[in-house]
Amino acid sequence: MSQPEVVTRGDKLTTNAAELAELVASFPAETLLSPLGDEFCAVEHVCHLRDLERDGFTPRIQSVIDNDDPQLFDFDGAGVAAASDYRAENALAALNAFLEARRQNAEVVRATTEAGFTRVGHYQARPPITLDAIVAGMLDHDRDHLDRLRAMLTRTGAGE
Ligand code: NI
Repeated sequence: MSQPEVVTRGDKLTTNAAELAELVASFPAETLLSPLGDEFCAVEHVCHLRDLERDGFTPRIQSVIDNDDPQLFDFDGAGVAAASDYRAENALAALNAFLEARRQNAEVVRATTEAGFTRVGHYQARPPITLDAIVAGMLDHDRDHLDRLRAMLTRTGAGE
């Protein structure tokens, strides 16, 4: 992977976060707790993204950078959501916490050298995974939630 690609990855992490902020702001307040055809309402999407960023991606990235082939831990998004009370949370506060965690992760990714992206870690009993693949996974996960939120927004009539 060339250095421009590394920069693109970091920038994409940032633009996805901006897209999330814009989407959440577009939901009429009275629809934030409505699933709108999805399994999560908008507030739940944001809280899930915040917890995964903070408790899943952040330690994963740091661990792979700091250690040689560390064991990585899965983040049970559905389990954490079930054990939490996301619907009682404030969407804006959750969004801001996500944005702060994402800002730091994007900074770390931008500061990583080409060689740094080939560093690996592994989940229990699974083959090694590179930092590059971890970041690609973050972008894929962003895309899934952004697409779902956009589809939900369409159902509010506000996104048209
Ligand atoms: Ni998810």
